[in-house]
Amino acid sequence: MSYFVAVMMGSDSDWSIMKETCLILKQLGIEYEVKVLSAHRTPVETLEYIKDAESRGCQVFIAGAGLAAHLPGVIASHTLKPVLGVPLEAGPLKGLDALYAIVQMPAGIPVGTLAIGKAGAKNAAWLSASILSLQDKPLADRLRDSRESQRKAVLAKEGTLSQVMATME
Ligand code: RP5
Repeated sequence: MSYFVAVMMGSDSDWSIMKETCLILKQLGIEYEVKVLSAHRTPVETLEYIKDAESRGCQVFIAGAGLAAHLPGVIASHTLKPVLGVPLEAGPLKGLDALYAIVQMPAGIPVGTLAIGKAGAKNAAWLSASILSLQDKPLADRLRDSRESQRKAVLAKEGTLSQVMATME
């Protein structure tokens, strides 16, 4: 099955964080495309893109946004595909505004909301991989390998730290 993930963001100023999503999608071999579109500034083009992306095989939408952060919710209102929202720090409220806006969707129109900033951007990619791996066995295998790499990396660090601790007076 040919599919892709749409990585959307409300402004090019979101890219420095949302590129973290793309790096992990790339690492996992997941096709994706990036689109800067705003729920507020380009409402018509946003809707057009959602419909176009769906017709071309988009299976998951990821949307990063700051401030009032309506983009993920608007996408969710126009598609049945899973929508993952990443709250971004873009003003004096440091992303809490975006977190509240994205997480507080009315019942029936869900957005899977990740953490504010870089960790959330990364986990949007990992969570989309989990969703896609339900139908994509090779991807599920790659995901399992990544978990194993993480496990080994932590144990290696633990071993190194134990050696350092042993030399402490
Ligand atoms: C939101 O407004 C964007 O997602 C961005 O985080 C924030 C600020 O946008 P710019 O004024 O930097 O374009 O829609």
